Amino acid sequence: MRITAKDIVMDGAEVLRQKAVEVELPLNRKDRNTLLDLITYVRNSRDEEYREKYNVKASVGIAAPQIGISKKMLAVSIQDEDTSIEFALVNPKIVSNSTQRAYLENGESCLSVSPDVEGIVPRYAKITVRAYNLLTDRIENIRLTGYPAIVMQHEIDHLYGHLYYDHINKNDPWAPVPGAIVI
Ligand code: K1U
Ligand code: NI
Repeated sequence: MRITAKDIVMDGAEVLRQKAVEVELPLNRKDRNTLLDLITYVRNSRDEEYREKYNVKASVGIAAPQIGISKKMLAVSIQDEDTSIEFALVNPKIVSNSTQRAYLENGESCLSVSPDVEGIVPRYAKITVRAYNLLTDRIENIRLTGYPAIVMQHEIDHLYGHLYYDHINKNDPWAPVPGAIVI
């Protein structure tokens, strides 16, 4: 299935607030195809012509609940000057994290939230995620810092029914977070 704008579930839908269920390994054909659809969406969404043709938004990640499937699967693909990483993960779990916090200077956005909610989204600066990665066909311990760590936490949040704006200080959305790394 080609994921397009009509498939993206928007804030207010119950599935975005549910805890997703663990996925049985080895992957069955349906789950494997869902995960391949997710990574294909993120890869293709980098291409401007593709975005116009299929009415999709640019993204660096997506999680299964965002297409209405409450299962622990997500895709991340970041290709820029500093970073080239891709993951198509099943049952990802943060197994360790720094006490150091970090956040994106300009806040975050989400395919499932419109308009954007503005403010600082504090996250862990470093994480280790354990998951099955379909792209390598292995269970991996993935160490991430900086922007990829932020994106991964945003996607894992989707698997637990959390949205980025849940982390924003309601009284003062842009209040600096003492000691945090600004990315
Ligand atoms: O999960 C999602 O809704 C996708 C979301 C992920 C994300 C955004 C910001 C911070 C952390 C995680 C997006 O990809 S929104 C689009 C976006 O951030 C972007 C798009 C193109 C180039 C660079 C970034
Ligand atoms: Ni999101």
